[in-house]
Amino acid sequence: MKLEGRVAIVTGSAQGIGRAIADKLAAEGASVVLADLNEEGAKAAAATLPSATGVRADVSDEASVKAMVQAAVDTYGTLDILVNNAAIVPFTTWDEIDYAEWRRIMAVNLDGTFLTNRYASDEMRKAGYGRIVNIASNVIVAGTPNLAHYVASKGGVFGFTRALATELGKYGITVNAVAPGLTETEGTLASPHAGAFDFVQSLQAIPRRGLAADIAPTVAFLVSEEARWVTGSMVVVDGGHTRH
Ligand code: NAD
Ligand code: 4PL
Repeated sequence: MKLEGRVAIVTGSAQGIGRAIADKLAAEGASVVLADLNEEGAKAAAATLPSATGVRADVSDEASVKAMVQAAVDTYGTLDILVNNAAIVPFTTWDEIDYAEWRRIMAVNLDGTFLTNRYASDEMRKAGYGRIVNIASNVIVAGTPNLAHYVASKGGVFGFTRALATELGKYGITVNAVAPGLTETEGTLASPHAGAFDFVQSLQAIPRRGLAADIAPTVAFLVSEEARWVTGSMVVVDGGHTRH
């Protein structure tokens, strides 16, 4: 178990990729705060894990993010790991993207990345140790259609990850990004993205659908002590779709 005794926050972990990451970090011995807009879902997921707690958090709200970090410290005494996974995954044609729709995505995916990284890393600096993984997407390599605002937000996540790695290396904190490809989750299965699985699979090196559990092990490595010399990087986890 490579995360014994570590304390982690995983945002957007009531379902999908975030939930699979929370499960994996717990299996590696971490205590996990599952933070989600869906409080019931976060609490239900936490109840299945040996050392976990579910909290309501809105990553686009500054006070809510501060309270989320404080909840981890109050419950488990410290904070070692942040997995910034919560995001909105839209399907919006270019002609439908007005400024309000652009801001809706940026508020959660990019502002939420700033807020969670800001307050979690301020806490990690006190102990001089930290691991941050931001969930990007392979759409920033592929330029996938019907997602222009989302693609921009995830490109921002990648650039910010590199810059924050520079700022925080001296404090013992690494900052990396994981970029999944199209993955079966409650979110994608309930959206028009569900219709893209066969086409995306035809582009992958490995011909099957991506699952949330395929993403989590790469995240678990990057948040482990053993990944100490990896920072400012992005690992694409997409069955070879983009071969980045
Ligand atoms: P999902 O829609 O299935 O689940 C997202 C979770 O985040 C939900 O539980 C939702 O309640 C929560 N959430 C949404 N807004 C929030 C907010 N403001 N504050 C707190 N929680 C919030 O999503 P998913 O498919 O599991 O995707 C998870 C991550 O992986 C996202 O960052 C997404 O961009 C990324 N990603 C997904 C895919 C894919 O194909 N599923 C591919 C590449 C990247
Ligand atoms: C390849 O991150 O990576 C659709 C929707 N297709 O959100 C994504 C691909 C989507 C993706 C994504």
